[in-house]
Amino acid sequence: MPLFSITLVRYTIPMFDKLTQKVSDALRFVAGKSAINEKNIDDAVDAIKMALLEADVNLRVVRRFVNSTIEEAKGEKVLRAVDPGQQFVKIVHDKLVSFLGDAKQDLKLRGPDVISTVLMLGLQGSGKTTSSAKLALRLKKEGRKPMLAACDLIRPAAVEQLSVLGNQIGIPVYKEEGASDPVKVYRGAVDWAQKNLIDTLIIDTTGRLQIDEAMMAELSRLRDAVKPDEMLLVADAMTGQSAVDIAKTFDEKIGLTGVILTKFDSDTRGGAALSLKTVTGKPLKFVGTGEKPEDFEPFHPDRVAGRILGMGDVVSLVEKAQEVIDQKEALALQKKMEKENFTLEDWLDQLRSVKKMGSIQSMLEMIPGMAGQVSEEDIDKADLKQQEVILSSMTRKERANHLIIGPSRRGRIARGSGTSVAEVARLIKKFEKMRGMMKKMAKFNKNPAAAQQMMARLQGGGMR
Ligand SMILES: Nc1nc2c(ncn2[C@@H]2O[C@H](COP(=O)(O)OP(=O)(O)OP(=O)(O)O)[C@@H](O)[C@H]2O)c(=O)[nH]1
Ligand SMILES: [Mg+2]
Repeated sequence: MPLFSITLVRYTIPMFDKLTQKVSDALRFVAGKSAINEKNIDDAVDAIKMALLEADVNLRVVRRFVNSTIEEAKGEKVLRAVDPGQQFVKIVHDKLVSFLGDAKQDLKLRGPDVISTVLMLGLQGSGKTTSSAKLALRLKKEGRKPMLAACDLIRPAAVEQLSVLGNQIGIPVYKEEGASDPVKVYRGAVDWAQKNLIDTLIIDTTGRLQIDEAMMAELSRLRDAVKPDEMLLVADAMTGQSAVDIAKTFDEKIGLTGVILTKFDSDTRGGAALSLKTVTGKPLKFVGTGEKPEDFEPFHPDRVAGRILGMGDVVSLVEKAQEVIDQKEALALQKKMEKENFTLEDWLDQLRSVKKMGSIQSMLEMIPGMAGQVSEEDIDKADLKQQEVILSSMTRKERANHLIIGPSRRGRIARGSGTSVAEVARLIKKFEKMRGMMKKMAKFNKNPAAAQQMMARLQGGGMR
């Protein structure tokens, strides 16, 4: 039942941590208070404003965010609410969701009997080729039959790069040796696709360092030939506002149906994601979360808002686990977590499968209240090894019920594992804390309203 290890390895986005920290601080002005006044609201909104500006959110977007939040928060509803702090947090949450783009936006592709086309656009190095492969892999997993077309004929190694990626993920790549006209390559790709029952054609294009006329002319010509179902701009999240400006220009010159933000894994600020929809009107559809073909996620505004508020992204966490482990196991584990039936035995199972682990920290970041609380040093691998040794020195019975581990058993376990009684006690304490956290997580996942309550408690200092 390696829920944790798998999640750890596969879901590693320590995104937005700075922003999350700042916003959490801002909410302390109001959250958990039984009564708030206009001054509290002003203070909180001011602090949020600073947080957004530091996150490199577009100034106009910040203003709009601030004004609409103040307007709503100062309404009767909040000041007179039974729990005004929670009410305020909810307003901020809903605003974030709306600025991030409301609901998740799926690709608008056509049925399997016609070939859908996706044109990938963007500046040099933004991640077009990588994202083309990632998208293809994703669509394949969803049951479609995608194919990649190598229409970047300018950069010398571009075709080869796409071929290698395609090979790696088992997706056909259409290329023409020595070709110089992307429209011609596209037509060849469609031919091949028709013969091979391909239903989605993903077209990788040339990027330039800057937006220039020649680039736009080539892309316009390709667009007119392809008439794509999706025109996706691939932009680097780390470039913040300039990603938003690029999206605006591409939309005006070529037309976009959506945006993929890459390098989300390294974006601690979040300015691009928060400004994009408001400035360009185009939805953020996917995010790139690493260099590997699987590091690609649909963009869920509500979940990201939750993470910015430090509530953790439990839904993604559980979903991600479900993707890779048996549904039944996932459900059983969820039940265990809810009922606090998670035992030391389960923990040992987890630890044993954590051998290939990536970053535990990033998984913990997804747990409500843990954002910014744990650093990588807190959980080094030597420590995990020690935990495994201590757990292995317990009897099965002890692992099934840690409450029976009294002083003499602790002594025996310490001797058996070559540790000390204090270290055994520390492990049990840690386990209890972890179990409590899991219970909250499980509840949170089932009942979004619980998230609000949890927020209030967290802000009140309950878990910090
Ligand atoms: N960390 C991280 N790296 C990424 C991500 N997406 C792409 N990269 C890396 O960014 C670099 C550029 O990616 P490419 O896909 O080659 O970019 P491109 O837009 O096709 O570049 P050109 O073809 O030169 O215009 C590569 O080293 C990728 O591994 C991501 O989401 N996260
Ligand atoms: Mg490329």
